[in-house]
Formats: sequence, C-alpha cells, structure tokens
Amino acid sequence: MSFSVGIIGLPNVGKSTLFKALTKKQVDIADYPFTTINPNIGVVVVPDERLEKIAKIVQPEKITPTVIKFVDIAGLVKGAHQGEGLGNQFLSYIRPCDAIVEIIRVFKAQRPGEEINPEKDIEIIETELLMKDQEIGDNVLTSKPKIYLFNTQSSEEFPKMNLKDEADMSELSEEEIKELGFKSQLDQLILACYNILGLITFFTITGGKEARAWTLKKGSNIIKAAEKVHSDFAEKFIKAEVIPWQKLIETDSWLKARETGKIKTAGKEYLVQDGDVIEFKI
Ligand SMILES: Nc1nc2c(ncn2[C@@H]2O[C@H](COP(=O)(O)OP(=O)(O)O)[C@@H](O)[C@H]2O)c(=O)[nH]1
Ligand SMILES: [Mg+2]
Repeated sequence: MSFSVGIIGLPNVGKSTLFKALTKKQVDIADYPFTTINPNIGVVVVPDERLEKIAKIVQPEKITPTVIKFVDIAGLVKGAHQGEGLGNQFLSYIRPCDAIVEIIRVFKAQRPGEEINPEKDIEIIETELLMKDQEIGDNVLTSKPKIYLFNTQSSEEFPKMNLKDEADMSELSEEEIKELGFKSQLDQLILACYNILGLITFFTITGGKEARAWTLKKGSNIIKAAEKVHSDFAEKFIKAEVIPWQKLIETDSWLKARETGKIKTAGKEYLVQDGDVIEFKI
C-alpha cells in the first residue's frame, strides 16, 4: 500500500503535463517495476540518496526504493460539485487521496482572453471542494494536506515550476539535460509531498541481500514498522537492532557497527526515526 497524491486544478493548467513528467522520469531512476496503474495513476519513486549510500556499503543484489502514487484528476470546473464537467466523478477521485497538489496557472494561455489570476483560480477550486464537503456534511476534501504549485513561464524557485519544460526534459537523457543546464524540480516536489503526508523513511538490509526503503507515518513505533515488512515480524516481535543511517555509513559495515556498539537494541515501544536502518529479531 502506498500513499497517494491527487493532482488537481482548473482545466489546462498543466496537470497532465506534470503527470507525464513524473511518470516519464521513472525509467531512468531505478530498477523499479514502474506502473501506470491506469492512465491516470502513476507510481513514482521517492528519491533518496541515503538508500544509495547504504547500498554502496551493503552491495545487495537488489535495491528497492519507496514510492508514492500520483493521480491525474481531471474535471474540476466551476460548478463541479453540482455535476458540471466530470463533476462528482472528479470529486470521488480526490476523496481517497492522502494529499493534494493543486496546480495554478501563471503562464500565458494559448487561447486569448484567459487572464492570469491565481487568487481567483484558487478560490474557484476552494469553493468547489468546500461545497462538496458541506453537501456530504464532512470536511474530507478541504482538510487534506495541500501543496500549491505555480506553473510558471520560466524556471523559478519551488513551488514555482515550469511544468512544460519538466515534461519536455523528461524525454531527454541525463547527459542532454546537463548540457542544457536544466535543473529539474520534480524531486523537490516529490519530497515536498512526502513531507506534507507526514511520512518518514526507514531502511532494511535483510542480511545484505536487499537494501530497501520503507514509508512510515511520523511518530510510529517499531511494531508499525515491522508490520510493513512482514506480518510475522510484528506478531512475533521480540526486539530489533537499529542504527541511524549516517552511523552505518561512517562505520562502513553492519558487523563493524555492531562490534563498536553503534547498533542499539530497540524494544516494542521504540519510536522509529527518519533514516533508521532496522533489523527485526523474532
Ligand atoms: N506555455 C506553457 N504551456 C503549458 C505549461 N504547462 C502546460 N502547458 C500547456 O497547456 C496545455 C494544457 O496542459 P495539460 O497538462 O494538458 O493541462 P490539464 O488540463 O491541467 O491536464 C497544453 O497545451 C500544455 O502544453 C507551461 O508551463 N507553459
Ligand atoms: Mg489533463
């Protein structure tokens, strides 16, 4: 199970352009079975240098990053809550998402007469979500964590991005992108989503066979982490060995880390920290 982020915004603001950039990027990133679950849902690798560094030490047969899902949600127009556009279908796509990226257009539209007005666009969407929440008597849609992403004409600081360039660049090789001097902000966006979802990452190295990153809600105890890895680890949990990733890198091997007392024993109350490398004992 992975967490999901819905991409929303008015028509023609760059939602599908962003989606394309995110999903194209996967091919180069990692040996991960990239899937477009359906044309609107893509599984995206969460970039993590720590995993690469751990893998360098462990030399595993397999490296498995953690992922989040992005959903390209079409159909938000004024009146969507009353069924305009794709209306209710659109709203039902947002409901299961854990967070939202809302794209706001600040590039000139191809069709004349479409002014740039971020405040107004934000308000239209807010109103649609709010009306729907009021209709069902709940605050499911308006209370989701949200990132406002401004789709700009030129490259600027995050959360301003040039999505068209991002999508165009995603077609090129890493060398070509370097030559053009383009700095992608997609990783920054993915990490920002990870953060607003309140997620942290822990790692397992399963006896040197596989280095793997796992997603966990901030503030979870180690049993919750164990559940992610294997139900047996949770049910038969006795203890775990834990080391912060930096310490493992500094020490250069799991064995040396153990010998020098850098690996700590954690009981079931232990709160997992971002970057912990964990070995479960059952
Ligand atoms: N100039 C410019 N055009 C863009 C940008 N992002 C998207 N577009 C164009 O806007 C149109 C709509 O984009 P699309 O991603 O399909 O919008 P969606 O309806 O929100 O999914 C397409 O013609 C894109 O090429 C951008 O950053 N700059
Ligand atoms: Mg679209």
